[in-house]
Amino acid sequence: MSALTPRPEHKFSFGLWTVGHRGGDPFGAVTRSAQDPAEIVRRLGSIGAWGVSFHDDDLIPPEATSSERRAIVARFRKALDESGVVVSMATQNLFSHPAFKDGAFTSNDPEVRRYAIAKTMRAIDLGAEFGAPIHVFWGGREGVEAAAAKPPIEALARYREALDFLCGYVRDKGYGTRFALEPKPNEPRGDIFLPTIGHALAFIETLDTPEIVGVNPEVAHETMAGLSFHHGVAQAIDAGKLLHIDLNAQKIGRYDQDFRFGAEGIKDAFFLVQLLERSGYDGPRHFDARPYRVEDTSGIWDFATGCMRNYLALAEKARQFDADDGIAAALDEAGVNDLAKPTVGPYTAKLAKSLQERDFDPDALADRGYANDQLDQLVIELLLGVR
Ligand code: GLT
Ligand code: MN
Ligand code: MN
Repeated sequence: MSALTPRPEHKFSFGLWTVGHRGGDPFGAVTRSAQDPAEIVRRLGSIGAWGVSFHDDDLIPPEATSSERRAIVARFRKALDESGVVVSMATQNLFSHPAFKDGAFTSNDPEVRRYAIAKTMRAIDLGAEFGAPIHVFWGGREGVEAAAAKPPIEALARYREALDFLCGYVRDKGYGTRFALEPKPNEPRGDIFLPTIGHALAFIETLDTPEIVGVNPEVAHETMAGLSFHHGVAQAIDAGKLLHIDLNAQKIGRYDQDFRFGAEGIKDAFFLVQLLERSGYDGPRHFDARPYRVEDTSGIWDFATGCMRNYLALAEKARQFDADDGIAAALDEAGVNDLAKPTVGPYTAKLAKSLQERDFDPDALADRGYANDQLDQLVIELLLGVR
């Protein structure tokens, strides 16, 4: 079996809205027809994916009657059982309906805020019904264009109030669901609250029960902000807060492109995969990406397979990186092995004194080179397949 063949143990998952994306954009109509969620699940299972995720409204159209809801749930469950695909995450759509045009948990209208919390509780129930361990919060409308219209400290207080309430709901129900906040700097709002991984990590610590809340970072979103995604993810891992991850590809400085994982920024993607594979992260490798608008229905599955193959190819490159003697020597020359050694150890007054009294020679310290061009070139040659 090829190293590039996706299998359930790789924990690849896709949102219903990703492979189900119909190609509509702000300037043009849809280019593909709608697919049945149960059929999507079967197809995902057949290409080696492990999980599926959904928004409440992706699975159950808001206008569905209770008997239609029961039929959809039964049909979806049957597809899951027969394909072996699991529901790896659930979320709620708090962005499409015009009621949320001023925000959901941070709308200036208290009745909209209460509706958003009620809709989210129903979405949490739906996720729990299918055993989803993670519930994502992407606050796409939680932001502002006119800064005067939404003082940010008040908005953050309302955001916190909603999340604390919903944590209470999950505890009360005994679900065990954990929440993952998904940062994004802008789009569709001019500025969105919790714009980066760092903002989200700091905010989580202000919640009543931070222990059940973490982050769901997305490649495209940090890249839009001009930040290093793999550094942001490393910080989430370091904080014990990486609960879920949205993999895709993005050119810097553009709209949220959500391209096939690996399609852009291949070196960044490599360091991300290396980080995930080394870190012991055992959550979903979730693709929040969409086929190019020019694809027809069959192109969707080229897209999905491509996401998984690119991840596996980069994981294979990460193994080659570790086994390469030339790279090992270059890492040593760059001082990477020394970074793993403690600098001074825990504080003691004696050590502080001896450091202050030590005769450092900064000019001599400045003399060495760190051979970073050599190391980076080896990475490039590894990725280009010429090593
Ligand atoms: C929407 C958004 C994504 C979020 C999804 C979850 S919905 O497609 O662009 O980044 O992860 O709400
Ligand atoms: Mn995105
Ligand atoms: Mn996302």
